[in-house]
Amino acid sequence: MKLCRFKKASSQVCPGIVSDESTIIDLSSEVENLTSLFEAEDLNSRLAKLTKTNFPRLERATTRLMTPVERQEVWAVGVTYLRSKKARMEESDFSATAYDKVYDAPRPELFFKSFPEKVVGPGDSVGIRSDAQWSVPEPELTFVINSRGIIVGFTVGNDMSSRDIEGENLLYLPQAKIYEHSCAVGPVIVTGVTEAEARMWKIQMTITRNGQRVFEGETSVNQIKRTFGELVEYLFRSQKFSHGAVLLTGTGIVPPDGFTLEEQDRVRIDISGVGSLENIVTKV
Ligand code: DO4
Ligand code: MG
Repeated sequence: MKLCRFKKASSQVCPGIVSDESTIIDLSSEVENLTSLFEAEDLNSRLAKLTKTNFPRLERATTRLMTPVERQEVWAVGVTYLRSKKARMEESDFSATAYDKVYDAPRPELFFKSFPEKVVGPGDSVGIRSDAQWSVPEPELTFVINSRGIIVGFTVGNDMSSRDIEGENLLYLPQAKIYEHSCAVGPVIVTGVTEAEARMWKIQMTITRNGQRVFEGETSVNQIKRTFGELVEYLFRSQKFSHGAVLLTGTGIVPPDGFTLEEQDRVRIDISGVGSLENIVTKV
């Protein structure tokens, strides 16, 4: 099932189910928000009941899809794909050993990415820092996790990053990763999927400049080195998330070293089984 958060013509923001290409079921008369739904003991049967109830159905064209992140902190894991490890080791002599070690270490690299109110959704702009020379999008399968540490769904995330700042010194990682419009998530959350099923998905990214495709790349979710349970277990170690959490799971697609994003570039990320997230680049 595909869940979403959408804005009506009246500007009211509502939780919903994407029932087909052109229809959204408005759950707002029954469900306060997606976050409370994710706390249900048996989410799948709750959702099955909701789809059978006669809630208003809206033409998708009359609504605007928003990021589904409501109150969750957003975190990210790094260096979960071999491709990411190699790219980081090449970008920095200074930090190469750290990336090499973390790829094989029992403890993954986890970092804070965004407060929920700073996350951008589909059609919003994603940012490149005005003091960075080398900026890239990172297309990442993204977990939606409830307060009990259960993955309740999957969505699409973009961990926008400044590679020159990250490569200069590992201690600059928060500046390379956290700035205005550096995190896009959405639009839909797919529920009822097992890890084995999600591992069969492909992730694709296309970057278009002035109508021309300037980068295209693909990877498979199955290239993620660690199990999903392991990633969530480390995130929830010695830490509580009363509204749940959102976790970006690392990138396996890295544009070539000469490539940097420019203003007005269009970044489209597709995850088969989830959907696509598209944003336009702006300088911040
Ligand atoms: O420390 C580097 C961050 C790595 C990352 O964000 C990724 O692999 O996706
Ligand atoms: Mg990343």
